Amino acid sequence: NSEHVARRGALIVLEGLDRCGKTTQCGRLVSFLEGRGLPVEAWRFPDRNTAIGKMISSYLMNNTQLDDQTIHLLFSANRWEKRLLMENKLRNGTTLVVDRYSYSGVSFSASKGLDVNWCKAPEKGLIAPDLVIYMDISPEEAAKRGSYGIERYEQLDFQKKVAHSYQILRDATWKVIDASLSLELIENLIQELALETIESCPKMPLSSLWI
Ligand code: 2DT
Repeated sequence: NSEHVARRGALIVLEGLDRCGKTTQCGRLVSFLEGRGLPVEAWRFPDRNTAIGKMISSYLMNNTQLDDQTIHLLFSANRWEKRLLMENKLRNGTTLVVDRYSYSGVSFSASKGLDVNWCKAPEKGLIAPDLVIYMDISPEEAAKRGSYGIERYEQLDFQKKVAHSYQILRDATWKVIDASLSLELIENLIQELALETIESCPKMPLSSLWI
């Protein structure tokens, strides 16, 4: 009886420039889905808790230097080391709300001048999201939201390049939300998209990114 087949969870990714509000919205979405009694977890990349994640964190805090290719592959490896757990959670019915994913991986590295296809290659075979929410904000607008932190990449000129690189990656799973709308309005839009996706995705098998 198909009614008794476990429904898989949805892989929902939020992307956008620094200060677009995605971390806040990830938190709100997870609370909302929990409130509905749905199994859900908040994830983020980089996951700074693993050994690889600690290397990434040190690089982001400017405590270590790595060449662009090396850090790119570490970010990718940080997703690969979580891939199996991610698949198991999704198959068991848990929806994952993920703050950044391969799109950040490619757009940040491509913004340093690395070839886009080279950047995409190590991401191939990771789990493809069912929904990517891109929170759209101009780099200038984002910069006005308060001074950037001290981490690498938190500079206007670089964010402009990232904004451009993100556009190359847009595909059918992307929904673009105007990140200058009110928190509540954005929250509602995201809730609607998430519920639709959770409802419809069990009909679709899990698929792989970029193959
Ligand atoms: P947070 O501030 O969101 O922790 O991000 N980044 C992120 C990459 O360059 N490649 C990646 O694959 C990912 C996931 C974006 C830390 C910074 O790391 C960048 C901002």
